[in-house]
Amino acid sequence: MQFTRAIVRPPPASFADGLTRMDLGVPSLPLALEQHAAYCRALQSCGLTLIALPADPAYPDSCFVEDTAVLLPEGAMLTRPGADSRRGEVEGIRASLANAWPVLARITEPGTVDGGDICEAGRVVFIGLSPRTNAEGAAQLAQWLRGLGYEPRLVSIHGIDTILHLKSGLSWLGDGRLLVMGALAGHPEFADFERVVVDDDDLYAANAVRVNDRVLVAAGFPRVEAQLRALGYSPLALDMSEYEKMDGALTCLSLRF
Ligand code: CIR
Repeated sequence: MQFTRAIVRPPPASFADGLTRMDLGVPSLPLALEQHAAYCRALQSCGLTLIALPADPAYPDSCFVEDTAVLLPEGAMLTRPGADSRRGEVEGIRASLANAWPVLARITEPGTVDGGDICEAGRVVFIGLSPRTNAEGAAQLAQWLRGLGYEPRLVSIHGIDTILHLKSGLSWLGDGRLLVMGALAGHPEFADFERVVVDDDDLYAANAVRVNDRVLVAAGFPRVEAQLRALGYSPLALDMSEYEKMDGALTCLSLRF
């Protein structure tokens, strides 16, 4: 929950060629860059120092840095993204992690893991089984997490086709609380957490980022902001329209540590 740094990478000129299941139109690069700059300023206003990597046009989805690694105070693991077109993004992140974590674990073939499927919630880490994170990748990650003293819990999102990754429908708010979509709220693995359930119409806002004293939320969801305020949080709303078109949300634009 307490972070001091974040890795970010702006969208490249090839951004519109990235993967998406959405039908929301072609993203505007200038607007995406503006929204990215606002996102970076928001992280800085929460006290984070940014490690800003240059845009990488070889990888249209490379601004979604979260999918390339799992970072914990005790260790870091490079992932092996589920989409072929994204595998090469991992090498580009390795060097920026090596300073903080001289030893980097990594998911190996045939395992696949996207960071967007991994939700740390204190000593529990939820691992989403999804079209991007397979059982072998989840097993490798779970073993590594157990070695670090964490409790991995598997949550399948197969069959919930409104979300790409587990964290598209789940966020850790701290304080024993999860922000969660209706379809996942009754999952037995969440039973010992307090659940703040977002309305189905507010699904996109189920992906939020607790950063120190603030919670970053997607702009345009006043009901979710009100739910958060009622619990004593201080939401900071950010316009994410161009990233939503590419199936991305707030958490995926940074690796926080
Ligand atoms: C993809 O489909 O891989 C990208 N267009 C979006 C990735 C979003 N990442 C995330 O939610 N962690």
